[in-house]
Amino acid sequence: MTETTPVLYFAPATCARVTLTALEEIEQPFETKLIAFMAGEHRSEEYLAINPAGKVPALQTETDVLTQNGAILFYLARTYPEANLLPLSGDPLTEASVISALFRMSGDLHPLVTRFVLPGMMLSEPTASSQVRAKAEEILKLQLAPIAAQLSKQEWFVGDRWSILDAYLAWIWFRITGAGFDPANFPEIAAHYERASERPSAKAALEHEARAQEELSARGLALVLPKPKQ
Ligand SMILES: N[C@@H](CCC(=O)N[C@@H](CS)C(=O)NCC(=O)O)C(=O)O
Repeated sequence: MTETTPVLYFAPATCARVTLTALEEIEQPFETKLIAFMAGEHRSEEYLAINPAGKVPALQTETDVLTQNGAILFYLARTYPEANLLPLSGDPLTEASVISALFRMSGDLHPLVTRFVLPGMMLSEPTASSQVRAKAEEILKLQLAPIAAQLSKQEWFVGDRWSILDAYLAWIWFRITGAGFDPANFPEIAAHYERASERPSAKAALEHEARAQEELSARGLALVLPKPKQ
């Protein structure tokens, strides 16, 4: 690897999976650095110097560190247009709608995922965690309904062609169904998850995560990864 090889800071099963999938899709060399949450590495001085928010993903590029999935995905899509990660046409309105979709994933859906999967994270007293989870579930259902309707008419999030937004949606589905969200009301999204998981880049990202899990196990820090409900 050269000095300019991008480095992805990531952890298995997190939203960094979306960036990992994008890097696999691009088929250019990259390195990864595993951030062990169980060891508090995301709060270490060293990592906070990379991402002061203490979150993954972060991508060290040739010149800078980029944080926020949406921004990293946009950067990768622009830098490697041949990978067709996002339908970027150059037209401001069309591109803004792609950014809107990225915000929808990271700003609308992801916080609901966190509240549904880890409701206790939002509270100092765990007593209300079931209420936080129930409310998150209710809003998730509202937010997923139009996506399910869209997927009843088209194969992918944006029409007839896969984009990295499909990997984003698949990660969201993986997280919530792995934490007990009932898939029965959303067969279109469940079927989309199956399609998205067949993508070679998605499989490669999971293999990458499996290696990271082995590394964590060897350090006694393995997480039990959720399995999506069928
Ligand atoms: N808005 C950020 C959210 C990133 C984020 O919340 N990542 C989670 C993993 S899925 C994380 O690192 N959480 C650690 C923490 O918040 O302490 C993005 O889209 O990249």
